[in-house]
Amino acid sequence: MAAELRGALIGCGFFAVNQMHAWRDIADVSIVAVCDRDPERLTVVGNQFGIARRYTDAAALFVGESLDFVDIATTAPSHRSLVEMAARHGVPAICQKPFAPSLADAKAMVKACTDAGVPLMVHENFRWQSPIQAVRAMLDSGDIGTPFFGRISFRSAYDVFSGQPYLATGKRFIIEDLGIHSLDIARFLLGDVSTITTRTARINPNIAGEDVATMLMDHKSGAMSVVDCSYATKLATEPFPQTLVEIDGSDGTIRLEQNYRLTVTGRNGTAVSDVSPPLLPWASRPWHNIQESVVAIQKHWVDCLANGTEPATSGADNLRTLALVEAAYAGAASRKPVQLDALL
Ligand code: NAD
Ligand code: 89V
Repeated sequence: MAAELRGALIGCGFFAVNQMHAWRDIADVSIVAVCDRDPERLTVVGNQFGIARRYTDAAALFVGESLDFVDIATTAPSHRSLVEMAARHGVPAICQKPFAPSLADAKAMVKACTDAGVPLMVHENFRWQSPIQAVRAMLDSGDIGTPFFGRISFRSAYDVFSGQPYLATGKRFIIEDLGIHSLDIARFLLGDVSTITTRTARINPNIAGEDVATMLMDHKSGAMSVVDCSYATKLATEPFPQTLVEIDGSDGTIRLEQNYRLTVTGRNGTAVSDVSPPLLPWASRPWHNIQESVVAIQKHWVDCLANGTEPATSGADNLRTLALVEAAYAGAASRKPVQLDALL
C-alpha cells in the first residue's frame, strides 16, 4: 500500500460533499478521482474539490485508476453492483447506508468482499457522533452499573425532503433512512437484539412511506430498549438532527437531552456536561453533529486499513443493523414480534 492512500468517490450527490470535506481533513489520504453518472454533479463536486480525474461510469473508474479504496456515496439501489465491482477489482470499499435494499443483497455483498479478501465498511456514522461516543464512554466507565433499559429517540419536523427528495417517494421511509441509525445506536450501546416489536404510522399525507415508528427490543444482554423516531413531531425547539438517549442502569442513569446536555447520575453522584460537537470550519448548523461524525468514521476507516483491523461498522456488523430494519418492517406489517436470529 502506498504511503498516502488513494481513494475515489462514487456518487457526488447531496451527502457526498460532506464526505469530500472530511477526506480533506484527514492526513495520509486523498481522493484522486470522482465518479457520478450525472455529469452535472460530477462537475460540481470535481470543481469544488479540485479533482481533475472524473468518470461517468464506475466500471471505467476501476479500469482507469489504481486505488486503495472507493467511497460509495450513491443511494441504496446501486450499492450491490458497485460493492461487487469493487470486490472484483480487489479494491476495499466504504458503502453508504442503507447498506442495501434487502438483507439478501447485503449478505451477498459481504460474501463478495470476504471471498475477494477486501475490507468493507458501511458508512453508518451516527454512532460516531461525539455525544453518542460520550454516552458509550459513560457506560464503559461503569458508573451507572449494568444497563437494563434504554431509549433512543429521534423526533423532529425538519424538512428532510428538500435536500433529499427521494425520501418522499419510497414505500419505506423513516425506519430505512433514519431509524436505521437509531437501531445501530441501540446495538452500539446495549448490544445485539433477540426480538423486535414495531408499530408505524404515516402522518404527512404527501409522502409514500411511514414517517413515525416505535420499536421495542429485547437485547441479548437482558436489557430492553425503545427506539422511537418521527418526522411529524413539531416541538418548541426543533432538535434536528439530535438523537436523544436515556439509559437506566443498576446504579444510575444517563440522559442525553436536547442541546447536547449530558446528565449522568451514578455511584459518583450527578454530573452535568455539555457534549456539543465542535463546529468544523466547513460545517453548518444544524448538520454539524452529523458532519463531525463523518470525519470520525472516515478516520476510523483509514486507521483500519493501516492496521489491518475490521471496521466497527463492517459489512458483517451492519448485517445485524439491516436485519433490524427488515424485522421492523415485517413486524409492523404482521403486528407480531420478530426474532432476529432467524434472519441472520
Ligand atoms: P443523492 O441522490 O443526492 O446522490 C447520489 C448520487 O449518486 C447522485 O448524484 C447520482 O447521480 C449518483 N449515482 C447513483 N447511482 C450511481 C451509479 N451507479 N454510478 C455513479 N453514480 C451514481 O443522494 P444523497 O442524499 O447524497 O444520499 C446518498 C446516500 O447517502 C444514501 O444512501 C443516503 O441514505 C445516504 N445518506 C447518509 C447520511 C448519513 O448521515 N450517513 C445522510 C444523508 C444521506
Ligand atoms: O442520515 C441520514 O441518512 C439522513 C437524515 C439524517 C437527513 O435522515 O437522511
